[in-house]
Amino acid sequence: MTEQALLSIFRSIMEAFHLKGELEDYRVVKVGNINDTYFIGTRDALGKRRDYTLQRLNHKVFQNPHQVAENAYAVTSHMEQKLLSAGEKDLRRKVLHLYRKENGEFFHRSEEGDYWRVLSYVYDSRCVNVADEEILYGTGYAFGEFQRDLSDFPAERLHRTIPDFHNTPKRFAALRESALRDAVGRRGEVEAELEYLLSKEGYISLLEDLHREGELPLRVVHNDTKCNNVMFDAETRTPLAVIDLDTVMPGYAAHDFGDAVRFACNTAAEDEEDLSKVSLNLQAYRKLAEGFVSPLLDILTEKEFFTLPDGVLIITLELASRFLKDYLDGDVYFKCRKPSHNLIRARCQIALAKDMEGKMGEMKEILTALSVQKKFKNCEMRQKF
Ligand code: GN1
Ligand code: MG
Repeated sequence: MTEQALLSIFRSIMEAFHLKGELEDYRVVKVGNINDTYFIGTRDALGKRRDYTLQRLNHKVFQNPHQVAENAYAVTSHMEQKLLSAGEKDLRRKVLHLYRKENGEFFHRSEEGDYWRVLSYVYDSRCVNVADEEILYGTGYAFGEFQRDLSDFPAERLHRTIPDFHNTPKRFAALRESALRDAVGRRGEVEAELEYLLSKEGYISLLEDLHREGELPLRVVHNDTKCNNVMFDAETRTPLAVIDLDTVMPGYAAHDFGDAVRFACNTAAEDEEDLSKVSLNLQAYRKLAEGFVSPLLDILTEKEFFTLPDGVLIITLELASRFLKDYLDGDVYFKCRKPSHNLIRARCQIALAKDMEGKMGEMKEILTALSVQKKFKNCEMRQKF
C-alpha cells in the first residue's frame, strides 16, 4: 500500500470513529505475524496531542472479526470493573480500550473490504522483545494476573475466534495432511523436521487427554503470551496492560505459561537461523515462573500446577508444527519477512524443543520449589506490584 493510500485510510478511520484533531504523524509497528498495526498521533485546534493504535485485522485468519471484538470487549469490561472497584485511577494504562463507532460497531470497513479498528495507546509505556529478569518476572506476573482477573468470567460467553487454536493433536493432524498434500513440493526439504515432530505425537495430547479425563479445567486464557504482548511502564518497568486480545478463549493455564516461556526464555530470537544460539535459559524460566504463579497460587489446581512445564514443551512443538505446516502449504498463514522464513522458524522451535526435552526435569524441580514457597511468594508479589 502506498503512503498516500495509508494516510487516506487513517483519515477515514478517524472520521468514522470521530477521533478529534488532525493526523499529525504515524509509526508502523513491526512486530506481529498476523495483523497490521500502526500508531497514529493527532493534534486538535487547542494543541492537544492524542495517540491511538490502528489495526487492520487479518480476516483470513480471524474469519469472524465481530466475534473477536466482542470477546475483547467482554474481557476488558470485566477487567475494568475489577480495577474500578479496587479504586484504580489509571484505567487506560492498565486495560486495553477498544473504540466504538456511534452505531456501536468496532470496525471501519475500507473500500477494499478490510477490517480496521481503533485501540488505545498505552501512554509512557514500552514493549519489550528481549527480556531481562525484571521483564521476565513482570511478563509472568501480567499473564498470571490476567488469568486470575478472568477466573470468575463465564468462559461460555466467549466465542472460539479460531476453533481448536491450541488443540495440539489437531495441529499435528493438520501437519500430517499438509505433508501428504505437499501443495508446493517442499516436503523433500523437511523430512527430518517432520519425522522429529511426528515422533512426539504420543506426548503432545497430554493436556487434551487430562482435560477429557476431567483432570484439567478450562480457563479463560490469553493464548498468545509473548512478552511483547505486555506493555511495561517506561520508567518503573512494572507491567501495565496486556494487549493483543484476539485469541482470548477458553484454554489451559499451561498453554499461557508455556508460550510465555517459549518466547521470552529462548536464548535466541523466535526465528534465529544459527541453531547453536537457541536454548532454554533456566534462570529466565525460574523468573518467569515466579511471576506467573504468584497471582495464581490459590487458583491453580495441583494437577494444573504440575502440567505447566509440559505446557512449555507442548506449545513449542505445536508452534513448530504450525510453522512447518505453513511452509508446506506455501506460506499462506504467517507473514514471511524473508525467503523460507517459516522453515527457519520451524527449525528454531524444533531446536528449542529438543533443548527443553533435556531440561524437563529441572523445569519441574523449579516449579516444585515454588509450590513449597507458596505463602512466601504471595507476600513478595504484593510488595512488588
Ligand atoms: C502469531 O501475530 P502475533 O505475533 O500476535 C500467532 C501466534 C503465534 C505467534 C508466533 C492468531 O501471533 O499464535 O504464537 O504468531 N497468532 C495467530 O510469533 O495465529
Ligand atoms: Mg497475537
